[in-house]
Amino acid sequence: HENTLALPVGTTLDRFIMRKQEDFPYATGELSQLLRDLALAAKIVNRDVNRAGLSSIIGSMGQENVQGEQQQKLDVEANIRFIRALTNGQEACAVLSEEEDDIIHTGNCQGRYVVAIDPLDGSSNIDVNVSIGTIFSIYRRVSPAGQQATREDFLQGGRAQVAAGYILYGSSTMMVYTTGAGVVGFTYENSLGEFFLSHPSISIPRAGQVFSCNEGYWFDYPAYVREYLTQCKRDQLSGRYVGSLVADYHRNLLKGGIYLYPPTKKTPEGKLRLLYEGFPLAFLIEQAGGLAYAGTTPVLDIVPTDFHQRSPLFIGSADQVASLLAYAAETA
Ligand code: AHM
Ligand code: MG
Repeated sequence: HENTLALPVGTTLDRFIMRKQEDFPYATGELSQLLRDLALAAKIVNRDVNRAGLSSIIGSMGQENVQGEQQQKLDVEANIRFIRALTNGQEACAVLSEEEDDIIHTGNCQGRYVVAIDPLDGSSNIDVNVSIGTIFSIYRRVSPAGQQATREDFLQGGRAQVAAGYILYGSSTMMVYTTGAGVVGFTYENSLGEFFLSHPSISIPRAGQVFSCNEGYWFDYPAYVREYLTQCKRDQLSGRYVGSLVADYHRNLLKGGIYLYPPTKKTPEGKLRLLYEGFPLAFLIEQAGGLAYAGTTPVLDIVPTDFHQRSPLFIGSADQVASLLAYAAETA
């Protein structure tokens, strides 16, 4: 069996997944197929995202898409694309989406996996041509195959994830994921319609020069967060905040940095969602050598109780997150 570490930059995603399959804990090929299904939907969403500026013009003329459906808002469209790909792929028995309150049963009762997904995150950035992303989290179901998926399948907790990742629709489109053995990144080549291995082994620098948060909420942040951020400023770190979680996260993952969505007075649990934002990005960051905390608890240790529950998020370079935690401990 080919050593995947030796697979060269430029290997296609399909080939990489195929070769890597034998390293998976359950080497039946089902998880591989699931990742390919997600990549297929990502290509379609990438195309839709690239046309976004035009489709608002064309859409206003009441045009229909290839399926004969009226043009939808892009985040609704992305939701449809991913659910359709996962349904047709037949490996996922159910999907939990940011776009829908309840579990979506795909009808594939034999499918061994469930997927929690934020199909298109950063909605405020869609209309203004700024990077947006998709975030996904995969579990092996705990309910018996052959039956409908249950709540418990989605509430196993972050440490039970078998794979997680994101797609960034940026100046290039990238897919970055982990199956629990490091983090790999693929860059999309539009004209060929393929993802190519571009980042064979991603690890986050122990510390970076960036902090990312919405400083508009400064006066609502806990004192320890303000003290930590004040220290960042004394140290002349750069503030970088796109307002698209995937974009901010991706930059910090490659360059080093910390992303903060703290609890505020108005939103004591912050804004971000645990099951399809916090958990997958925390799994990835730990695989890349970084840390993810929700206040003073590791994100992956939170016991989830609700599909759409929120959680604060401090995530990024290990030294920077540790330094924030030290400020939290002082004020505790
Ligand atoms: P959305 O669900 O409206 O897309 O919001 C999610 C986004 C994240 O991508 C981003 O990190 C965060 O919301 C920004 O929130 P804020 O505008 O409060 O700083
Ligand atoms: Mg979101």
